[in-house]
Amino acid sequence: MGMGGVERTFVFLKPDAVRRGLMGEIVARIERRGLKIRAMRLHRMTREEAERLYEPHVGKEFFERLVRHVTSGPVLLMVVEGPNAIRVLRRMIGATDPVEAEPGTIRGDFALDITANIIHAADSPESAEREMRIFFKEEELEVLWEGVEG
Ligand code: FUP
Repeated sequence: MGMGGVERTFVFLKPDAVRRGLMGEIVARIERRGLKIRAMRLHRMTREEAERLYEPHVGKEFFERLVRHVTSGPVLLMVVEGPNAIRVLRRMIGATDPVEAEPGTIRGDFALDITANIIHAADSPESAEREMRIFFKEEELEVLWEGVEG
């Protein structure tokens, strides 16, 4: 947990966000905050990928609903980088429960449903690495920024 240490986190916009045309607005918030979009790609998640991503939630009552939602349409996958990126993104997305999500957070401004809740962001360095590896190759993250300053 670095004091200003540069971290990478895994984020994706769920099918409800893409369907509602909110990609630009949400990507803009992340960029405006000063975080770097290290990689980004539209993707249709397979059931296998969704089950792997949400493996920690296997057996919970909402698991099947969650997998069905994230595979229901395209998602926007991102790797986001910056100082304390993991904690910063978690605060920007807001609480899982839509009633608790504060106005000003992404969920607090755009979501009322606990499953169709716009956005996912990894909750720890370990989950960030595990989750981004399901969708991005390390070479892919490196090659895009080769020779770029700052
Ligand atoms: P979060 O990290 O805020 O996305 O929340 P969790 O890791 O606890 O849950 C992952 C996803 O499962 C949520 F984004 C939405 C879904 N979920 C439900 O559908 N119902 C619940 O009661 C809890 C989570």
